[in-house]
Amino acid sequence: MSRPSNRTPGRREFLRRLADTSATVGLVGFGVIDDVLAALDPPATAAHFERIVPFTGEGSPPLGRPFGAGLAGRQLLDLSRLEAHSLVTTNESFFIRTRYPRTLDPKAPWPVVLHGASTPAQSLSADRLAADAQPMGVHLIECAGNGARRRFGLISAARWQGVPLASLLARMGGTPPGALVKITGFDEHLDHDPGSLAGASWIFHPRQLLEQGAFLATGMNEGPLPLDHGYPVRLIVPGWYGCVCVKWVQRVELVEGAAPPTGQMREYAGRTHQQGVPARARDFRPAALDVAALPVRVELWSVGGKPLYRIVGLVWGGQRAPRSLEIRCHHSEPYRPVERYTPHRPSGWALWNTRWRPERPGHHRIRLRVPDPGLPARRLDAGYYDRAVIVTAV
Ligand SMILES: Nc1nc2c(c(=O)[nH]1)N[C@H]1C(S)=C(S)[C@@H](COP(=O)(O)O)O[C@H]1N2
Ligand SMILES: [Mo]
Repeated sequence: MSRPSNRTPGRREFLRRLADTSATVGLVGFGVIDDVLAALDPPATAAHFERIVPFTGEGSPPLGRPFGAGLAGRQLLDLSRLEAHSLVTTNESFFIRTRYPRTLDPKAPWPVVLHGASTPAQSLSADRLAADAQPMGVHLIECAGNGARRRFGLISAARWQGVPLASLLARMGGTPPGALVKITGFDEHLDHDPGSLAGASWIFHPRQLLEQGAFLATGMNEGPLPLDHGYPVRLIVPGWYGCVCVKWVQRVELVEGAAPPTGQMREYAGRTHQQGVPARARDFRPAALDVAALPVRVELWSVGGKPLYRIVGLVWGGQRAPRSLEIRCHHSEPYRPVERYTPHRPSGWALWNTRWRPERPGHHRIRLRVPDPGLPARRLDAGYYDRAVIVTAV
């Protein structure tokens, strides 16, 4: 297909500049320039990509490579590089919160103990689980401690393979009324973290596991789980925070309704929106993700000699996708609809983008809003996902 020649220099220039700034931004698709031009009123004949405007006031941790060890080991996803075709995060890029415990031997057999109410404890090998694994779809994980200090990089989405908890609970003889399900993973580390506690287990109402479609994952993006992501078996609870997604799972057991919360539940009570720390595990609210959205990159373009900004961002979480998304770039401005918004699939995410012509230079704090009544967005509304840029060209 031939394209109008007046657009080609813009595209070539865009790619050249991207190559220069490849540490900050990855390849943005060829469609972008046409996208920007087409969206202009009146239509412009040439657009030049100038630069990425960096977010200000955030931490500067390394992105896209592991750092730290054991319980303190992390890897952050570089959100600025996200595009429609990279919304399924590769195993190499998926964020890490706690690295593979050095005391484990990946070659050793890995039994998972299933302890039901009436049936004796059974042991199911990780190999057996992997042989029974089915495609479970794309689900994202967000760490409840994701934030500006980490450049919001503690979030990723993969296509998982695994065995539904529903079939494991059936195998355990079902769940008597009032019983809860405790899922425990290995969590002893030679390398400690001053900011967190060892011990990974969470207690669920069986109905929550069924409603969310929770599963024990043995595969990630068609390969085995990488060591750092829980090899050979981890829990995924679609739609809930990452702190419940226990890695290196060793036990699934029924516990009595009066059971106290685990150490992990206590540690994450605040970050999963509990009221204080409930005395009983059953009184914990679901650790569900509210709907959330944030900008991942602000691009500065020159169109007909005038600056034009394009804000690209993510939306995820919530019981359902919002009908629309609104943005404001300064607290004194009204919210206006995001121009290109497509709803995300439950427990997945989607990219949106919108043009922006700032009225004045200076500090601009960007916040999104979900106008749907009845769709809670607590972190979003509290300003947790705000990101700021300093505008020079207007
Ligand atoms: N055994 C174990 N499982 C764990 C953790 C841990 O420290 N130990 N961290 C949890 C937290 S807080 C998060 S956000 C997710 C992160 O999963 P990932 O490292 O595969 O991205 O794992 C969860 N499962
Ligand atoms: Mo987390």
